[in-house]
Amino acid sequence: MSDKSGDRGMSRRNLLRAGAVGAAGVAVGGAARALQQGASPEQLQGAAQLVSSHGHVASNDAVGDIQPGGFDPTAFLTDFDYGRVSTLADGRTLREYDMVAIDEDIEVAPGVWFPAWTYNGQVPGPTIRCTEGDRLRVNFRNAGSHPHTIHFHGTHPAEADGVFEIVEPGGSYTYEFDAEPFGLHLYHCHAIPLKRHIHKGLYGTFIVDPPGGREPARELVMVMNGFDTNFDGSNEIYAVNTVGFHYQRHPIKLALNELVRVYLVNLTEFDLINSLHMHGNMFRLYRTGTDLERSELTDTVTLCQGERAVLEFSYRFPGRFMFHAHQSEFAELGWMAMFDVSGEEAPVV
Ligand SMILES: [Cu+2]
Repeated sequence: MSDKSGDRGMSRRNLLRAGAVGAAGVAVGGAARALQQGASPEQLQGAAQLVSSHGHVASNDAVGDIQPGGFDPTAFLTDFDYGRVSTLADGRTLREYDMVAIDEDIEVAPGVWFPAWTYNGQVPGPTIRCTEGDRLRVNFRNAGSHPHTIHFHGTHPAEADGVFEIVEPGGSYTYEFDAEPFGLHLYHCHAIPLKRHIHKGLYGTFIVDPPGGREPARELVMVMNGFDTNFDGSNEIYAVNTVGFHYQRHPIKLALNELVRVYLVNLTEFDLINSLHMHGNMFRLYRTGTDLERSELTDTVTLCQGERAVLEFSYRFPGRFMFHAHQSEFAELGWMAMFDVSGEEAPVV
């Protein structure tokens, strides 16, 4: 730890290392809550130093785990919400979704809690999935403490854009539009100040499948995000799907040679760009997923805020392979993950 006297706030690394100490890190979660209740940055830093004095934690270590029973990033990877399905008079499919804005504390690293604003109590919000041409009806209710909206990317009428129809606490609004074009989109709150409403957790993935679908694959949703746990306007924790180092502690299991499709969305606030770099392999890149022809074969993709891409690949060699932000700082602060590829290596013909 660096400066014990002159450093008024907690540095990014201080907090994450403190959180990574595991059970002792609960003190920091408590301290983060205490800050909300008026504790000074000095008190918070003191708590972090107290925790970190119990042992040195090197960068990229992932010690301890989040509490069981809460948001599970592993389950979230493959959790697609197709809504309540019915058929309209004209024969088209109607999908109806209920979305509620709720203030909720979420665990973003072991023992580190963040006072989030959420859709349906989770960050990211549910992954909404449909097929091009479906009619979507999204019933939004604001049970949170601040005005919110839902702004969907894609093509739709102005009244479904979720910008000017601000929904006050206790209010509700229904967005109705046709899903188009096919591709990988997103949704997020568009109330101001925008960076705060997004960073607090009001975002999610919106997948519109092409009419004929895509090739069968093992499909995974990955939202790159970050959390400003000490409220200084920059992120202390980076992750895919909210929990720092989660997929390092719990590698994502893949089968050798199976086709994998990742829906990758960048919803990192404060930093201009984020990236994904995959080891031991290359992926086919489909920018925004609105085209079925790959644009590139690469092992790294860099996305600005709000950008997204579909990645397709299969592993040819078994074993553990890292994937992570290629910005080293983000990787050291939580955006570091593993695939665990199992199966027999294909014989060389
Ligand atoms: Cu909002």
